[in-house]
Amino acid sequence: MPQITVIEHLLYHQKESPMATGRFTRLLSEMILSGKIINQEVNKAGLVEILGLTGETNIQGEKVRKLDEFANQVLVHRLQQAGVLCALASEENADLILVPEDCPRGDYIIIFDPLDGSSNIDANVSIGTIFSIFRRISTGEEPVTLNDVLQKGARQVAAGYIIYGSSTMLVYTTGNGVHGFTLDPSVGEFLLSHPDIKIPERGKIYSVNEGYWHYWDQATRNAVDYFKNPDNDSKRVYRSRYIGSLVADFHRNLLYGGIFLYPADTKDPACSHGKLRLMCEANPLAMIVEQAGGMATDGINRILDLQPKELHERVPLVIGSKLDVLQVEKFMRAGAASGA
Ligand code: FDP
Repeated sequence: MPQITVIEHLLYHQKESPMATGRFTRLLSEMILSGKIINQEVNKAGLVEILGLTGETNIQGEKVRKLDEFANQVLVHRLQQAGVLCALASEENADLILVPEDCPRGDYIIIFDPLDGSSNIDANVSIGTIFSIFRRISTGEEPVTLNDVLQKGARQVAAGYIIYGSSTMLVYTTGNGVHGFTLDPSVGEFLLSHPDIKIPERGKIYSVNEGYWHYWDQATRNAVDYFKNPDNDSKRVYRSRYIGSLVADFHRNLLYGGIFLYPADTKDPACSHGKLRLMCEANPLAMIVEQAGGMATDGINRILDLQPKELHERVPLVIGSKLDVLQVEKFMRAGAASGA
């Protein structure tokens, strides 16, 4: 395969992709450079004083890890200077970050989770950076407000993630398929390794934290039970795989086929509407999975059609191979109809 970098790939497909403007290319370049910087730090984390907690708690009520904070600072600093954004939102910051007036600005808005799966960092498990890109709704003359950011996922112009795993990969879409690039450390470039990724229509893997079984409603238990029951109507034997790091679980299922669920539960009030964040986790992964031929719902409704009401809103997430997601939907609809 010829060695094609992300930016070359974007430029080759310029005709199909309205996103291949100089301004979008600039934004993606900053994202790529930030990813390389974070990757360096993740790789040497055991050698330098960057493992462990900072002692702070973030807006989600979670303990902040030093690598989380590092990744967030790199992204905020680099992206602010890209000259093409008017606002940024991070999982780690309570409020919207407006690009300062003395910096060049543009019409794009980026929302990101700087280091997802961070509770796994100290144990060397794969983690990732997830991002979602919109255009602002208001015109350049008006001040940017939260309304510019609280857009349905269907309006995303691009989405992607960088996974720091056995190799480091960037996977992204601008609405023309999903493409994966692997970082070649010898040249320091992400090279095209997985063109036009398609998720199998039905998978053989289900990923969910079954430790929460007793905190789920009956419909969720019935849905998960389906994947455990060899007599289910697909007659497939599903394997259970749960890393507990969303990007890693999602990435595996995207390539092999499968379903990931993080349903609502009663274990703690914060998860009564699910744990994962609509804007920085569910939306970008939903755009990617749909572009790859899969589906993403909150159990019943399409994730990309949900109207966010606040920046850090949580949502139940059912995402992966189309027929498996539809299967879960049947149980959830039956549960909703019976009030279970
Ligand atoms: P983490 O708390 O480690 O940041 O987004 C949060 C997340 O990880 C996801 O990456 C992961 O899928 C999920 O939480 C794991 O939650 P549980 O430990 O509750 O299963």
